[in-house]
Amino acid sequence: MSELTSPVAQPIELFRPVPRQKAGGAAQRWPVDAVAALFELPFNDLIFRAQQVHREHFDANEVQLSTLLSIKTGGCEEDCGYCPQSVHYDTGVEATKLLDPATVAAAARAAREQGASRFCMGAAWRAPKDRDIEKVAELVRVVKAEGLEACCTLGMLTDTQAHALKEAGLDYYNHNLDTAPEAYGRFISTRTYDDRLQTLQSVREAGINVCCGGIVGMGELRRERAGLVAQIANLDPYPQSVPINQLVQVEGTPLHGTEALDPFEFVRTIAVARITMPKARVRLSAGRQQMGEAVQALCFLAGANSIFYGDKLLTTGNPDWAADQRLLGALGIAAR
Ligand code: SAM
Ligand code: DTB
Ligand code: SF4
Repeated sequence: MSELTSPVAQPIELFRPVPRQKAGGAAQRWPVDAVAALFELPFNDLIFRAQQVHREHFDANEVQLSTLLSIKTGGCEEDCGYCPQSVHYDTGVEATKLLDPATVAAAARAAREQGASRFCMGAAWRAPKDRDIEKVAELVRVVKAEGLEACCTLGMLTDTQAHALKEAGLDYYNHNLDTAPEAYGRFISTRTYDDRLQTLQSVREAGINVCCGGIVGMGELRRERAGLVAQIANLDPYPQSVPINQLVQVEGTPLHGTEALDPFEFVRTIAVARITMPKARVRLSAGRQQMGEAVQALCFLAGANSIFYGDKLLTTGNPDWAADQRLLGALGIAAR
């Protein structure tokens, strides 16, 4: 067993980010080996470290609430193997047109009344057209007028489109790397990892806060989970918001039937995200309905401090408002 994976308590310096030269000469904060070493820690040591980091930067008894709305569902030309909205798979999801501003305003108001602070609009696009951006810009204005932070996830963006959304008042843009670079080709063939990095750069340069995370439970190796977290943590700067999704298995998608992930491994992923990205909002995202309240509580202990709030994600279920209010109440966690 190497020194880094020994169960004996290690000096905390071993797990601090190590400055290292990337090909381009810039410092890489978290080499994959250092992230993988965190995953290897005894569970209690890992959670303890994550709590320490969490408490240095956040109120440990506060969670941010984001409500999701699918503003344009299904019919997507990409082949993401986890996604029920792809045209490549027969999942029973019906394609819809873009929602109108009045419908979005009503949903945003309801979310605010239930206590959400952010409203996230998702569209099943590979990349929006410029005329789609004009319409979404109006939806962003509508959400902002309701007094909520606005977030969008619309697929790949050009620089000009990112600027137009910023101009409309968009606070966050969600675009996930989803998995490690070496695993990516097993799940998606219609868009590259570099395409995703390019969109993240356009969003950052437009001055929009970046929301970038991934999915675990797709049959990936622990080393690949470490590779995903390292990629996100090494973005410069790392994202303000990091959604960690557990795969929601949907019949008809290629990943349906994948062996379920050990829940402790999911909690470890949250803890490693917290340690490597101390100031980010780490969001316990898709998969909460399947994981039960005890595992969710462990995720909060591991440093998750944001959730999707409302009974639907995009096409699949999520705990309802009442269930989450009860859970947060039982844990003494305040909403933000
Ligand atoms: N179409 C846009 C895109 O992919 O960039 C935006 C919407 S897409 C549904 C947003 C994210 O949802 C994906 O990147 C993926 O992380 C997540 N997602 C999709 N299907 C999922 C599933 N079955 N389980 C967990 N997360 C999923
Ligand atoms: C993210 O990281 N997770 C959300 C949001 N960003 C857009 C989406 C989860 C989708 C789960 C499957 C569905 O409901 O279709
Ligand atoms: Fe399309 Fe996004 Fe689903 Fe991929 S994840 S198929 S891009 S909606």
